[in-house]
Amino acid sequence: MTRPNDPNRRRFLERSLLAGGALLLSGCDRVTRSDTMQSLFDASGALTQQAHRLLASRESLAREYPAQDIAPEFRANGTTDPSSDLYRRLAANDFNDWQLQVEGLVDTPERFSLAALRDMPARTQITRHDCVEGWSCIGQWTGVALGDVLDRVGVRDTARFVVFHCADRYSGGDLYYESLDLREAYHPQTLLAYDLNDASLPIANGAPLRLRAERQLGYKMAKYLMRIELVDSLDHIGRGQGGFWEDRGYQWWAGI
Ligand SMILES: Nc1nc2c(c(=O)[nH]1)N[C@H]1C(S)=C(S)[C@@H](COP(=O)(O)O)O[C@H]1N2
Ligand SMILES: [Mo]
Repeated sequence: MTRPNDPNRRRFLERSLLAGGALLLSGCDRVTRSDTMQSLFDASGALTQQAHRLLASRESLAREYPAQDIAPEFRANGTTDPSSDLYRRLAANDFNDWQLQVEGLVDTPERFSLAALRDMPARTQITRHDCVEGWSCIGQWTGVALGDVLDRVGVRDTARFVVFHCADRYSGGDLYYESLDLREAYHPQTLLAYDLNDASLPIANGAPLRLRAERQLGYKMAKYLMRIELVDSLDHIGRGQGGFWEDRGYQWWAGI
């Protein structure tokens, strides 16, 4: 039997990590549809996730940067201006009428206004955002720990995933959504962010609230959050793969 700290096994896992990483280097816009590639994605996803969890401790933190590294302008990608009537109405009134709905497998479903979220303990972190398209950008995010919001509503024992429902439709016309497991959701750097670089989140970057999951690739970080749903399975959400891009061939586990 090989143990996790066996050097041979560790080298194997490191190689697997690199292989998983290389597969990720296809662009956000280049969607792979072949079955072979799909199963490779699935297999490398599971392996990468296992490898990460053996090599990195449960609580390992994403690197944080000094203020001088903050990019003058944080690049925007994907949807940059949601077009739905509802979103436009909310934006026109500075998101004063916006509420985050938290529901599903929770004890007390609740709606949070932006003011209510700003009243909760805040965390600020300067991190690097990595998009699979091959660009990175360093920015400073301020928000409330997702774990604190989850504790407020009480997560039921049967819940396994947190699903983030967004306001925008992207190519294909589906609503953007994403999901995390509870371990990633309770990571101390997983935030519901309302400020970027000390100012309210711009619309291009996900106003009024977006997810930051700093150990994951950019596509996991859902913008324009409307609703958070606790579920025991991802099968019945979207097309069943756990996210808008996952439904189009990307890995659900996007750890970096
Ligand atoms: N709702 C929503 N969230 C989204 C996207 C999107 O199109 N819609 N694009 C994703 C991708 S691929 C990236 S790289 C980041 C981009 O975030 P930014 O616009 O702040 O750079 O948001 C992610 N979250
Ligand atoms: Mo991305």
